[in-house]
Amino acid sequence: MIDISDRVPKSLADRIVSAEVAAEYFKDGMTIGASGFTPSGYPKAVPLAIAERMKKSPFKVNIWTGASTGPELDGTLAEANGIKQRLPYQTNTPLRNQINSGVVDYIDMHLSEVAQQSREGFLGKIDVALVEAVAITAEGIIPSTSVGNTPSYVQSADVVIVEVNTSQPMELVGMHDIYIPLDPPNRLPIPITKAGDRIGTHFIPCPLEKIKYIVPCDITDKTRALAPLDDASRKMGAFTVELLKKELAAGRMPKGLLPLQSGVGNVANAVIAGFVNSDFTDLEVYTEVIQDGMFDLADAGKLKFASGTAFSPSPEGLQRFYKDIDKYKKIMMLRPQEISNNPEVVRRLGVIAMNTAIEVDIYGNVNSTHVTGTKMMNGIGGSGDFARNAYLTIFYTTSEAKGGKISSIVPFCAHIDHGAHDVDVVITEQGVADLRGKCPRERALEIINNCAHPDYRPILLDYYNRALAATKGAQTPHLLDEALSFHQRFLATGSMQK
Ligand code: 0RQ
Repeated sequence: MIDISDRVPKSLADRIVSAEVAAEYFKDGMTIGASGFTPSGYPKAVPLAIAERMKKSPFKVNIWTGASTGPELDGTLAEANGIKQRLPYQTNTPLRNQINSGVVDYIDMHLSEVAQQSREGFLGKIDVALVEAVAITAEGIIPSTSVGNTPSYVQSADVVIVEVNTSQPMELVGMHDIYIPLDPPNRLPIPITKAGDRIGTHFIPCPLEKIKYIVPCDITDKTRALAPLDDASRKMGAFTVELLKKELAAGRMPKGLLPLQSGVGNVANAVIAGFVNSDFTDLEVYTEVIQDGMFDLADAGKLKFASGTAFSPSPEGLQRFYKDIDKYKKIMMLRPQEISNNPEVVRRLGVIAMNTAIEVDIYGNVNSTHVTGTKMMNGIGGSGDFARNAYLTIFYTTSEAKGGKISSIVPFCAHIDHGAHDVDVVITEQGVADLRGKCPRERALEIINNCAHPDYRPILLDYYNRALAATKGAQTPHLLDEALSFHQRFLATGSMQK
């Protein structure tokens, strides 16, 4: 067995068991509150062993996490047909297929709200907290590459099973800041006024008697590779830098800007890469995921501090982080997602929120989740936590999808996650639509003319002009029967253009 004796108090030595023994504890219908946020810091050995049991004798569990996780948890359990309910976010293909065929009950939630709802019992009861740790101390659990909802799941569960993962370096100790707010009516102001403020403990408090089993593990985080920067992403990054330079010139931002938040994925990473090559210095990041671009900013000497809830770099980025943890530790910190995404803090700091959309409509409503209105892609994730509360909210999308068969600028989103009231700026590779201070009729022309692909501009303008005439210049001109015809046309013929 993997030696974890230097990572666990001697008094707990008799609770160290194999993943197979720990997996025996799980029964049909149980709710597991698991660690993990993106493919970082999630339990691995025990879910693999649970899936083996499910294959021999089928049963299902409910899985609550921080956000998406890696293949050993979401993928393996979905393939073993073992997930009944899943919340609050996922990105796994087998699981997505089961969600969209009605096999899994998926509850897609604002990530900042999950911890409180789980503590208050709105979601039901957690039977077991299953968490990955770097180590266990007399005071509690030291998380690894993510914090997510783990502190609240550990607090709410009667039984805690810990995977101590030796692939996670001990140098991670001290990078976490664990603060669990009191619930209303006893909530106090969260005392963060700068991204780097430390307000909690470096461990998750956990009475040791709650820990039933400790499982040694050395399976690594399966972080996702990044695609090389493409032309469209580079353009969106450059547009962002230009926009923020104008904000600076207008006196609406300090020299080091306001704290940045960026979503995950290639566009988000390209946007951050745009900052690496810009003149901006002393940048602060108050976000959920710390990814490769932020290590680039740190290495370029442009990063003052980055606060998140997970490290989510590419496989190469993870190695780069592990190699120089002591350097990054001085300017990076992980918090519970209830704090990293907290509306109170996001509004106080004046965050610049930069997230990616599936589609945007001509009035500025955003669909982040549902392809053609019915099929779940990933989930709203943290985008709503930031978009509603930020100082400046930007949404990105390429102007077309599926090789030009779909316009990402549509008359009416087939599903709306972020209402136009929450969207300040839309950026595509075509340009920037600044919606601030504009009424819906002005927004429509700004978005069609600046952001739509030239192939789709004429039909969008035609729709808008006919809607304007038919409604006699109404506040938000629409031909409601026709509004979703773009999506119907695609579903019927395979292209929005036909
Ligand atoms: O589908 O994989 O089948 O080809 O959507 O699109 O272009 O690869 O972009 O990886 O950046 O994801 C909105 C999904 C974008 C993501 C979304 C199809 C496209 C492809 C992915 P295929 P791309 P990205 C922080 C904040 C919500 C959560 C969030 C997301 C697939 O950014 O999940 O913001 N956001 N969290 O073909 C039909 C369109 C389409 C379309 C793209 N207009 N119509 N399909 N696609 N546009 C993260 C966390 O909270 C953890």
